[in-house]
Amino acid sequence: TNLSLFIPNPEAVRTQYCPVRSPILVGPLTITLNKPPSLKKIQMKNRYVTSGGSFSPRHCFGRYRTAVIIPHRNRESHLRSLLYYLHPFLQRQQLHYTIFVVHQAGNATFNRAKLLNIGVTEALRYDSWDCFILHDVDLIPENDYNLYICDEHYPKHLSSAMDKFQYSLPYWTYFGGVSALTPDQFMKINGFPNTYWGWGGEDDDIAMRIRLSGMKITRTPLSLGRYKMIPHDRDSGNEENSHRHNLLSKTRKTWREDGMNSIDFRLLSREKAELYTNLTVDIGETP
Ligand code: UDH
Ligand code: NGS
Repeated sequence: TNLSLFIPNPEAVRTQYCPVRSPILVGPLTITLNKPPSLKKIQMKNRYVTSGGSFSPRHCFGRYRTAVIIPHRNRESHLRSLLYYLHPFLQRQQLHYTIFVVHQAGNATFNRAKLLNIGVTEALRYDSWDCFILHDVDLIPENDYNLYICDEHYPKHLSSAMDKFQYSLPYWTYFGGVSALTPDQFMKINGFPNTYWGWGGEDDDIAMRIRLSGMKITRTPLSLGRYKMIPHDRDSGNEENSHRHNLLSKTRKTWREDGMNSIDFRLLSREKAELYTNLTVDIGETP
């Protein structure tokens, strides 16, 4: 065929599924974390992202439907850095996706796992999803071969090589940072615990739920699961949870009652921002 006669379709009509492997991935990425870009700049660079932070590939039907869920409070500059890198990353992966930010209202102690449960609950009210990506706001992926899609059998840990752990796992069962579960896998473990207020342990509880429900953890290989963490100090309102070891010693008994089947919260607002869907929630406080 004579390529000089090729006229690209200006209407971006979709007639086929996107390929199983995206042809536009680039591999290792250079992440520079100096000044977080403005939301305006991020919007201008991502003109095909639609209101609420959604995207569908323009020239093919996206094969994978991914909801990215970010627990958040008082980390606006981290959020901007993440969105700046994550939107192009997800578009190169040719995913049909939406980014949800679950914002904890008020000053009570932070509860990461409960916010993630709420993100899943609300994301399912919008649309159907093949995969939930549970994503800390301060972790930037460094390789776009680290696909934001789920494993069909097991929950997947994506942040297997974080810079702060010298690009390896801190311990064998570590499940913190960024993970990927299908709706079925998520419901099979009754979601995440709602009872971990403050820093630490909730990710170990999730790892234990996975094992207790008869599954295993799969991981992105260390060569691809590389992340840069945006340096930060401990947040106020997220102090070390002194009950975490005690809670973890009871997970075996509690996981069936504490999770998606016991979640209790008040949705204060649901707002489609340009680059993400913002869910602001009142999740109560430590009993
Ligand atoms: N998060 C917020 N706001 C908070 C607390 C946590 O948005 O006030 C979210 C955010 O998505 C974050 C995630 O919860 O990425 C996990 O919390 P974290 O980043 O505090 O946990 P991490 O283990 O850091 O990364 C703990 C503090 C380490 C201090 C080290 C000082 N050098
Ligand atoms: C473990 C915590 C995890 C935490 C991990 C890494 O000790 O929640 O350290 O922490 N588990 C318990 O406290 C029971 S980090 O180095 O990122 O601060 O994710």
